[in-house]
Amino acid sequence: MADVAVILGSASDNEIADRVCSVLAEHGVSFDCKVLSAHREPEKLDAYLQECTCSIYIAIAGLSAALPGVIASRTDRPVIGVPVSGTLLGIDALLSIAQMPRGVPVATVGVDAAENAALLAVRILALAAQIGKSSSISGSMH
Ligand code: AIR
Repeated sequence: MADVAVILGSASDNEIADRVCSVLAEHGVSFDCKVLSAHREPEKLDAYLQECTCSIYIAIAGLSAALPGVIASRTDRPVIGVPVSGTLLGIDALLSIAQMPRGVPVATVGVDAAENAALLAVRILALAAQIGKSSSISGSMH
């Protein structure tokens, strides 16, 4: 399975997803990219999350962007949310992603900030690899 699962709320978010995937590829990080809306196809999203063995999720969504939070409620792996502009300058999506309830952490990057989401994932993976090699810390990162 891929290191990073990139999930888009709609095919209309493709331009952002393409930029995320290009940066991941530049850094030699493997990824799986899927369109799965938290609102429109919750069962399909759930089924994918149950199967997914990735280390990090990048969730891209606009409007009332529930996707990153829903993913974070279903996994203990890091979730990075990318708010997409389109309406209200993307402030609607930004607040939807940033204002998670306690216990449901999502790392939020700027509106349409595809590259930063990918670079943050690269840094988390590098840190995990470093910790994995350290003798003082043992156990799974998941
Ligand atoms: N969206 C899709 N399902 C739930 C949400 N919030 C988002 C998509 C996209 C926007 O709604 O992530 O940014 C518009 O989607 P569409 O399919 O109508 O173009």
